[in-house]
Amino acid sequence: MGFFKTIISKLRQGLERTRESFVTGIRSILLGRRLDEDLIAEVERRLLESDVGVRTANRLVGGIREAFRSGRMERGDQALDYIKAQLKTMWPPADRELLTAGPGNKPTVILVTGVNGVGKTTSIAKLCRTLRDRRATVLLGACDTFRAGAVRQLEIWSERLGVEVVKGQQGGDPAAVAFDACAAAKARGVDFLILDTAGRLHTQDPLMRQLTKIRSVVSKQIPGAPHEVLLVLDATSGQNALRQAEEFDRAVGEAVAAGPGDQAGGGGGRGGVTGIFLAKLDGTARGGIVIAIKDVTSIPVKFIGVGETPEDIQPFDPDAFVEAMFAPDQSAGHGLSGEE
Ligand SMILES: Nc1nc2c(ncn2[C@@H]2O[C@H](COP(=O)(O)OP(=O)(O)OP(=O)(O)O)[C@@H](O)[C@H]2O)c(=O)[nH]1
Ligand SMILES: [Mg+2]
Repeated sequence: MGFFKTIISKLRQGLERTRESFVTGIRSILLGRRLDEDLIAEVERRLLESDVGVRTANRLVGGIREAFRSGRMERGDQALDYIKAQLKTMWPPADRELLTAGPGNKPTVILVTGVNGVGKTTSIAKLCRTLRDRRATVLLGACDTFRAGAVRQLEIWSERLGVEVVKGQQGGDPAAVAFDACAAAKARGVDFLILDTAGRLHTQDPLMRQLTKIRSVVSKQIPGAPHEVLLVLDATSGQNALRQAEEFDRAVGEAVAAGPGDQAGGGGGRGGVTGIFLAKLDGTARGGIVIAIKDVTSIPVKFIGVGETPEDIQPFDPDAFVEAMFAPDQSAGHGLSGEE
């Protein structure tokens, strides 16, 4: 994704707790040891206890066990390299691209959704800053008319970032704000329109219908939009985040299929969530959840949040992520050549 760069040191810092709790354990039992059945069973136990997901854990251990029994793998170091190499192949490059309107068709519309407090508005500020730094023009739409202070929060970010916000009345119809925002985005010829929405649970029917209505309004105003429906998940919520991904994808998809007048569809094709922004990876030991998300859903993680400032965004880059997760603790910087 040309717009975004991976800052390895920040990623490594962000994944510190994950590394300490999960990876260091596996590293320490494998490094410098000869493999045997007991050691492989111990690796299996640790992987199953971690957040990587049962399917991935079984696949990794199955591969190690098979290679060990057939004499192709003898040392723990080889097993560790195997785990890293396998993890890095889990995400095809196309998965990580931000879906855009394509040349001559701007604006690209990004609709941001998720449960209350997961980091939607902050993640929007991060996205906005990166896009703007890359000389793309951005407009924000404050479609969270529900929570008192939500519009102001987005406005404060926008002032800091030097972009404009289209807003409506507190308690007003978010779809009307989306309508105005689309009109303004077209009139001003901006490259990106990012729509902030109120936090909601997938089970809250009226709120899910409201989201469908926003989509419908957007797709009528701008054919093919929203190009991205970005679900923000809070990495600290671990397996809960995983459930939210599954449930939001289903609920958003079903709502679109059943909803009124969204025949033009969104950029998501089947109508569900097109990408995940996994926020708060810095505050958690559960970074393995990135792997579990891939394990159980088909929704690509596109961005990760590693702090509270607009700079704390990273594209999800599997190589960098796995390297950062498995980086030796003492020798930060060893073996990595990311941009700083
Ligand atoms: N450490 C850390 N904190 C984050 C990150 N992203 C967001 N936060 C914090 O999470 C809290 C909630 O963030 P918001 O962006 O307001 O979340 P929201 O989803 O928009 O919340 P609602 O609009 O109320 O649903 C804030 O204190 C943010 O600073 C992150 O990547 N790392
Ligand atoms: Mg918000």
